[in-house]
Amino acid sequence: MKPLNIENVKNDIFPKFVTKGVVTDLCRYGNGHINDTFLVTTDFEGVIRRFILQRVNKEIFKKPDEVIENIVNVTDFFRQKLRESGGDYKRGCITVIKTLDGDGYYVDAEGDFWRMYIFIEDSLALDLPESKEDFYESARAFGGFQRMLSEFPAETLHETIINFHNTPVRYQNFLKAIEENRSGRLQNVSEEIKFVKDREEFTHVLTDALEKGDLPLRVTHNDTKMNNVLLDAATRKQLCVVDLDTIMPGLAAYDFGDSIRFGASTAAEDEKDLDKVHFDIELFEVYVKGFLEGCGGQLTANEIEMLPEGAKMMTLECGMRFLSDYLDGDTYFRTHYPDHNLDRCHTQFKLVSEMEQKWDEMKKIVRAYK
Ligand code: ADP
Ligand code: GN1
Ligand code: MG
Repeated sequence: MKPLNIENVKNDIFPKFVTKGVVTDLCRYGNGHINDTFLVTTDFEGVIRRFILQRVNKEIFKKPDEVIENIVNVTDFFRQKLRESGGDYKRGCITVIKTLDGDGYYVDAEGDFWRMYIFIEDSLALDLPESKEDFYESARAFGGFQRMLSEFPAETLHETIINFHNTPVRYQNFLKAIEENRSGRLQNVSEEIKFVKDREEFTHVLTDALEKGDLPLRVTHNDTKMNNVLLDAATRKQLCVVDLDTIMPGLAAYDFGDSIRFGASTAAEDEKDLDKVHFDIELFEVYVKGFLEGCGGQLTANEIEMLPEGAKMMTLECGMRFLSDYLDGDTYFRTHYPDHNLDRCHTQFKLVSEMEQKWDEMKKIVRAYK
């Protein structure tokens, strides 16, 4: 993607969206790895309003118009559900701001897609939970998100990234990255490659269960890391699920598992000191409780039984994706220094190893909730 100039974003992009007021500040925002996110502050006759303006990564989302169509449809449905249940439909759901032409996105001269949301004020997006309660709230948010969308017509959703959590396909892509070795870094990572190859058989467990009909397909978020849920800054209660780019039919285990790999760790996703990185089984239990409450009794006994597989699968898959990107030359995830993807891969593999050690305990915990 082309580098961006803040002045151009301010003068050429922001004015294409329907707003009143003068821009008083525009800066990069958040820690997402994929899109370019800006926080825009405006002043209209003394009233300050803020917006999230994003350039969608078109290398990754090949049909950004379909991404935005999904988001508009899902948020309209979700907002209606919030209204019906007496929820906070203004802050509990993201709101897309239309362009002057009445569209949900703007295409610039480079062919890049832009979209804008109302900034949800007085909220927090955390890179790690600061307490058990924070993590519990995020669990309730993602579980509730899945429950509220259970009646959404899944067949109307576009598949924005094909095979997004199909781990066997991810494994094939990983083998391709090894073969191509586009970055020339292959000799640095023989141990990491062995770590993945030793677990090839495991990569099939969830897709096999889906194929056999043991697990149902649901409407899932698919990117449930802690910084994709906003907590109310004052009460620290769950407020709003964001980053809706990958809403697609998927497994409950994906949403559960991706949260665990990110939030049930004692350190950041890119921590260099692996002695600080541990899988926290207490946080795992807190998340099980919150997620199942959020899902409101919808999960089948098989789905609950396979939540630990979801946690290990999403962690292994993500580590494998970071490793593949390292071998490809850092073309997918935003990186801030040369070995960033490798550091991220190491934390994920450390967590997988600890999950394997604590496997029986994980199973015991979920069985208590069946
Ligand atoms: P990416 O796909 O790059 O992760 P996100 O959609 O997650 O992009 O946005 C990046 C960050 O911006 C989020 O982690 C969150 O902190 C913040 N954010 C996104 N949308 C909103 C919103 N409507 N209100 C407040 N903060 C938001
Ligand atoms: C990306 O967009 P963001 O930063 O919330 C990625 C997820 C990974 C995550 C790893 C569309 O999420 O799949 O799990 O990084 N999103 C996409 O932190 O690939
Ligand atoms: Mg995000």
